[in-house]
Amino acid sequence: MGFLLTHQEKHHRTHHFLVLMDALISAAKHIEHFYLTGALKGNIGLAGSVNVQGEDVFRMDQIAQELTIHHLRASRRVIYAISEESEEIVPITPDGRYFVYFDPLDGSSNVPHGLPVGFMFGVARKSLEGEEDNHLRAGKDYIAAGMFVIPTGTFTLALKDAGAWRFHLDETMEFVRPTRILLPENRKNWELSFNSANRRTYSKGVQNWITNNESNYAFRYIGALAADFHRTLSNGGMFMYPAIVNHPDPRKNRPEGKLRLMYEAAVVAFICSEAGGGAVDESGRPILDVQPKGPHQRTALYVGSKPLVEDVTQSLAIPNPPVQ
Ligand code: FBP
Repeated sequence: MGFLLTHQEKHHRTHHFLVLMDALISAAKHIEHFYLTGALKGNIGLAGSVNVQGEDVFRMDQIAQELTIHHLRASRRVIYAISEESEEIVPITPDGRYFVYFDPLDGSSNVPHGLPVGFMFGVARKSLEGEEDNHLRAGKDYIAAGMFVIPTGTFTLALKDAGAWRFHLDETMEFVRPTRILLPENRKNWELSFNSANRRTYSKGVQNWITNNESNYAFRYIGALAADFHRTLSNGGMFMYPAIVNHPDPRKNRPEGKLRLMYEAAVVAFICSEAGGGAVDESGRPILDVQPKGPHQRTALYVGSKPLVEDVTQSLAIPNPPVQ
């Protein structure tokens, strides 16, 4: 927390943000503990319910949700929260100061195997000038965003106009040694990360871009956005979850994308922007400029080193030939 205290003092900001960050960090530590002991305590199975996204809910999803809401409530700093695990907006402290958008356990397909998952969040502050209408904030209005890769004990935090920083959990369970993260300009270790099983379902422009570029880069895919993006931030390159528009079964097309805008795409886009990178949607629009119309709005995502994101954006402009 020393790092955040210095940051707040340097920018003449209040202690409120420190209290909120302490709550988010405490939630992440608890989620990490429960995930590490999940198999032993039988918490990695299905919970027997379906979430707002129509996905099977794991017991760990529920535990992570409950822990996060508990700590946000205790902070008394949050007006409302938006979570992947709650259909409705969660009202918390009416006279709070912040809005928090979070995915308590990103990468659900990894849960049964105890493989890396993520706790991802974005923070926006209420209007201090005029009336507050509680409207959904675009990524460019976030003041901070972060992701914990669980159970690796790594935490990446981006602060508006103050960079992206990586912390590591020490033996006293404190996140220490903040290291500034900047996407490497040297292309030698750049990687591409996407679900290759879907590539024939992407737009022709994206398929062509992959065919013309993939041999230049290593390919890595863990199947959890937080973990895959963690690698992209370290090595450079690009993570993409394109729109599915050419699926042999048209009912399985997802032209609107799969990932959620407010607590997945905008979180990594905010961090990437503070690390010198870029992020766009299927129409090449900057993710941070997309004004959400609903809490669980989906989007396609291309995020990573600016030259690659700018390059693939050219391909996004190529119209998809009409389905025969
Ligand atoms: P949730 O697990 O939180 O629903 O997140 C979506 C996600 O798991 C991302 O973390 C990941 O990048 C992507 O979906 C994996 O999708 P797929 O299994 O289709 O490759």
